[in-house]
Amino acid sequence: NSARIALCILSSNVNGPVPLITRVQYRMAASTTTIKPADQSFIRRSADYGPTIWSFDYIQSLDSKYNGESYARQLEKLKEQVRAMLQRDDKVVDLDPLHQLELIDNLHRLGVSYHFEDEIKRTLERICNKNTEKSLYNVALKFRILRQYGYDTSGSFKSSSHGDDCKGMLALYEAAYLLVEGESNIFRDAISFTTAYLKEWVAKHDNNKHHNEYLCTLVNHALELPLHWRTRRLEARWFIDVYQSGPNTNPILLDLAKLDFNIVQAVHQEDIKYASRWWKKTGLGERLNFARDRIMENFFWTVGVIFEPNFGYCRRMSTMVNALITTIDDVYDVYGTLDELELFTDAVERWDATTIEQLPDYMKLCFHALHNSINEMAFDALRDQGVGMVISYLKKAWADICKTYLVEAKWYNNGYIPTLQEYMENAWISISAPVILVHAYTYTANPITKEGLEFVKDYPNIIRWSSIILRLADDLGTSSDELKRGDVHKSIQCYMHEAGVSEREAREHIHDLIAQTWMKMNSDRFGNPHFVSDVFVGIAMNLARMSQCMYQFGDGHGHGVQEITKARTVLSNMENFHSKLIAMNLTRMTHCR
Ligand code: LA6
Ligand code: MN
Ligand code: MN
Ligand code: MN
Ligand code: MN
Repeated sequence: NSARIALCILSSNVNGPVPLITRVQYRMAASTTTIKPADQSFIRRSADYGPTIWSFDYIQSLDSKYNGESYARQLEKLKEQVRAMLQRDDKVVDLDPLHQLELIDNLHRLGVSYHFEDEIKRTLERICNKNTEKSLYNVALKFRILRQYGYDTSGSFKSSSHGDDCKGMLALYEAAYLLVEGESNIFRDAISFTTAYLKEWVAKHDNNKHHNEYLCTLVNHALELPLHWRTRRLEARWFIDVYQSGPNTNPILLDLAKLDFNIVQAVHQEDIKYASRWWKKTGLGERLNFARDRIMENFFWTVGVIFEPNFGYCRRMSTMVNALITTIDDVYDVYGTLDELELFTDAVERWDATTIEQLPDYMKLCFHALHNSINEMAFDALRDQGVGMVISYLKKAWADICKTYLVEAKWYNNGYIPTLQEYMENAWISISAPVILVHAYTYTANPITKEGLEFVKDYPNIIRWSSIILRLADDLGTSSDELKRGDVHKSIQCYMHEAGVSEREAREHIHDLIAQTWMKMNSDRFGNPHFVSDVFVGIAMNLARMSQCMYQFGDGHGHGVQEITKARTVLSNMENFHSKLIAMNLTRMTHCR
């Protein structure tokens, strides 16, 4: 906490005030020509987004020794030992399945289960029908793990007379988040019952910390956000520390988790370095003074969405897509005039660089950055997989989002307040998850197929639920600022207007909608056509998780302070990671931006 406060203090002047209204000067860059608009007196808006705190030189200086061969060899040895642990239990016929479930859960939380997918599946296959001891803890843990891995299991949770069973109640709380649509009554009961119990429990046991510290830590963390909604990489980094200080640490698991985290981080560092070079080359961050210059934040999303080391291409390309979205969103929300926005939307629909001559220079820059970057990604697919039709799907997704941006710009211009439903029909696309996910399909599918492209093109449920959660979470985090700045009414305000409720009630309603949408996602993550991979479904779910992380304390994407800590958690080396160093580095960065 003190680290957080230190960060707040240190960065308080980073996002210092910028005048809300700036006279239009079309200032593209201090040294280049000033382009004059026809009407000199026209007023354009600006947002009070501060400059980036992540300098190009700092990002390029990220470096790690964990790239080396010797670490890869060490990792293989540790993986062998864990494999043996998973399989050893195979031979002991009557071993309590609980032990294996806890092992699998720890591997998952420590961020290393992706190395053992086959072994885990085999283990679960064996124990799914075995009778377990009927304690609440056992039943709930088994239910959660089986559902996590796609088993259609049911459990009966009785919310009565559990005495002093905090561990069981915590397990039940976490398990409830795996329930699906149609089980929402059980969900409501289980959550309200366990939440009340757990809150009371920590209040009672916080004084007596030395006895219950481990459990208190887990409970507080779970109450903040359940495991199923959490971003895997951050959870891993957090849990490594907790596990290390916990009661039953297995040193092999701990060593593996630490080493793997550091090796994966070295891969992530190369990804952000690549993306930041691209971003610099576009010139968007330097030349568009009204737009967010947020390459690190854009990258951080992709780590939440897919962290595994072999998906570097997906992270790099997705970072570029995110940066383009963020920039173009600011064009529509903040800077562009309605006439310009119509022309820009039209140019994107045609996907034709020769039609943009009438556009102002700032828009030409945006359009060409978009056009070049996306065309190149489509070219990669052609070169690597011989698939030539990708571009028409990508450009369709961009046309879709721009059209929804335009609708919002018109609503704002006319002072129109839609109903929540009318707003959402547009806003689940304008939040950009569909565009992100269609692109992600092409970065991860092998082979990319016509039927796969057709499937994602129409934004199936798995994309829709992810988008709705992202939109609602974004509105919870950003709409207060947006309203002040002048922007279309967002879900909270639409609902307040429509239902005549207070902001607090509207926010509660939105939180409720998020939970309901998660249950739909839990239903629709399974049973998709065979050409939709688990990787893709995972990306869609992780995007929803990442939004809940990014907007947990406000607008983490636009001007996060806590999120700086979060991004650093992922990018700073394990043994270097302590608050003092973070604070020092941050000071350094604020001075050399
Ligand atoms: C959020 O900004 C934003 F820019 C996004 C594009 C959200 C998700 C971004 C990723 C994954 P804002 P708006 C890069 O709150 O205008 O301005 O739709 O989005 O509410
Ligand atoms: Mn800028
Ligand atoms: Mn916006
Ligand atoms: Mn917008
Ligand atoms: Mn927003």
